[in-house]
Amino acid sequence: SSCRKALLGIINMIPLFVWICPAQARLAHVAAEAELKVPYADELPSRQAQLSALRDTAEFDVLVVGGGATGAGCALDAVTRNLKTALVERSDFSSGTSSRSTKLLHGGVRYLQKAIMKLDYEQYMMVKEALHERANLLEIAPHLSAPLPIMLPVYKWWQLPYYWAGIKMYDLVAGIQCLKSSYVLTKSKALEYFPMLKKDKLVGAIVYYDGQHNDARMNLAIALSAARYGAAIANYTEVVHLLKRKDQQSGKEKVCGVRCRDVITGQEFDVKAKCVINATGPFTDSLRKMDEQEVANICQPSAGVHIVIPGYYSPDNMGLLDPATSDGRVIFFLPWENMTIAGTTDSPTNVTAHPIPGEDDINFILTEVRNYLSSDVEVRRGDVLAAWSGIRPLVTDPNSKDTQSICRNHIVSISESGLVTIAGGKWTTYRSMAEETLDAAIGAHSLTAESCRTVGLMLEGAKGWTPTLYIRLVQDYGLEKEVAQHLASTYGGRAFDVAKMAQVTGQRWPIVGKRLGWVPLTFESIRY
Ligand SMILES: Cc1cc2nc3c(=O)[nH]c(=O)nc-3n(C[C@H](O)[C@H](O)[C@H](O)COP(=O)(O)OP(=O)(O)OC[C@H]3O[C@@H](n4cnc5c(N)ncnc54)[C@H](O)[C@@H]3O)c2cc1C
Ligand SMILES: *[C@@H]1O[C@H](CO)[C@@H](O)[C@H](O)[C@H]1NC(C)=O
Ligand SMILES: *[C@@H]1O[C@H](CO)[C@@H](O)[C@H](O)[C@H]1NC(C)=O
Ligand SMILES: *[C@@H]1O[C@H](CO)[C@@H](O)[C@H](O)[C@H]1NC(C)=O
Ligand SMILES: CC(=O)N[C@H]1CO[C@H](CO)[C@@H](O)[C@@H]1O
Repeated sequence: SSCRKALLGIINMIPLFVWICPAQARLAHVAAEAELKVPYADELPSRQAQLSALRDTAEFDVLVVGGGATGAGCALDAVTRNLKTALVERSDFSSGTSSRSTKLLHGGVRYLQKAIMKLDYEQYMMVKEALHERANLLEIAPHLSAPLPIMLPVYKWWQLPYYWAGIKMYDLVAGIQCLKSSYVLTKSKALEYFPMLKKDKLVGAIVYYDGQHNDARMNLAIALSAARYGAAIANYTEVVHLLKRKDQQSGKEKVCGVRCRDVITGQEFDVKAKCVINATGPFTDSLRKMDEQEVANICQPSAGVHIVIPGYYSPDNMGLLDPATSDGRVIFFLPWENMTIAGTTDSPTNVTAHPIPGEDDINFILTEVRNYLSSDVEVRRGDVLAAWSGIRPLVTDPNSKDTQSICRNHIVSISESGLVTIAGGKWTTYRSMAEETLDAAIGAHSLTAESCRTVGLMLEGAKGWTPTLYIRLVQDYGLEKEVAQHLASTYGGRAFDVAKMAQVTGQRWPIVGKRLGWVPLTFESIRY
């Protein structure tokens, strides 16, 4: 044990020689909003008003198909560059892959490991870019995202310095955008944080920081921000085909808009646009095939399943990372709304609009959960409270055979007919992908636009939010603490509007109504 102490001592001393990260780095671009020439609307238009705008506008500069993270990001990027922008989504915003992610804002420790081992500069730059975007997202939507410590249990002696060096490298690459410095835990400390961890052979643990966000709300916040700056956005509006016309000079067919179908009424209408961006995620190839009949698939879909189990299967406010599953991949266990999310799997799939998690995938994750828990804890199939499956829009690398080794990078391509396609990438980098896509689109279609303004641009709900906002909700509206915290973290500065809306009905607040003291209060009685 003295040997163990000595080694831990040495390991813990090394941070003195490397970068010292400031606790919470802030980006220096407060001026982003001041620079904007696009007015911000206080009222959000209704869906009906948005549909009218889509129909009545003679020609948009940019029309984005797909309201996931990538599409919403493109719309916000375009509209804040002063382009006349439209966005259509055939289901609800974030109904696709963007609400089925692991909910991490990460640079990818795993990719960094690959970058170092293979001396791959491109992978390294990808991690660096993602870490920059992670910091940006934590800044522009502080109500929807937060740094999350993640514990990496270590079961073999030699792994400790190895993982530690890797994680420190991760901190170093983040530079001043490192969230909080990583550190080593002794076995007893690790068990104090998480008593259910398997004790035998546990050597210690390493804790590092990444970001966690509410992916579905984040997606909506991006789309609503675009609407505030004047983009015409509509959900339940499907693109059924592309409109084309012959170009006078070249004689070639050019995409000049789309035929939309209002999924709710079934009505069809045309929307004209100088440039159409296909951000349909895993559906990219079907949209591209609508454009040119014979194209090779660039998207290789892979399904990822997550399960929700009770909160006691993960440490409080700390994630857990199993770096070596039985099939050599990483598995996360993350705290989420008082529960634990465990995932994910990775297997080739056929693209469907509503992927269903398979029983074998659920059992695979349960087996991994059992592997790291102490043997006196029994995890049962009945513990699984929910499960979902998301399809990764991975870009195919023709040289690669299994989907795990495909680098999560993205590609922007422009077809002969002018259709711009953005495919691949990850949630964390939606903003930089959007910037790159719009740069390409503006170039190809000779649009007059300003430069990208989305770095540091606060998203819907970020204004007026403070970490203690929920206390005012408790004080002003008599909400229970949990309800107030939920409203504050979901709606940010707009939580007051939500609370006010409930007030008007004079009915019992559905969740708060549970009980306040002994008297179930109506909203009016809380007020007076
Ligand atoms: C299991 C899993 C875990 C992940 N975890 C993470 C993570 O922790 N961190 C991270 O950074 N990234 C993660 N990712 C990656 C990330 O989730 C995706 O890269 C990202 O969400 C893709 O967004 P998208 O907008 O391209 O696709 P989508 O979200 O799928 O959006 C495409 C949209 O287009 C719409 N659409 C399709 N056809 C039409 C049409 N004809 N007309 C109108 N609309 C149409 C669809 O309805 C859909 O809403 C994960 C992915 C998976 C699968
Ligand atoms: C999405 O559609 C629903 C149903 O029509 C509508 O109530 C909602 O306002 C729409 N969302 C946005 C952001 O427009
Ligand atoms: C979270 O779960 C614990 C028990 O697991 C419970 O006591 C607590 O009330 C829950 N909190 C919320 C906000 O649901
Ligand atoms: C995809 O569909 C094809 C044809 O229906 C089928 O042969 C194949 O097994 C499916 N692939 C997967 C991964 O489900
Ligand atoms: C306009 C267009 O091509 N829409 C297609 C987008 O992809 C989906 C998914 O395959 C198709 O159903 C749409 O027809």
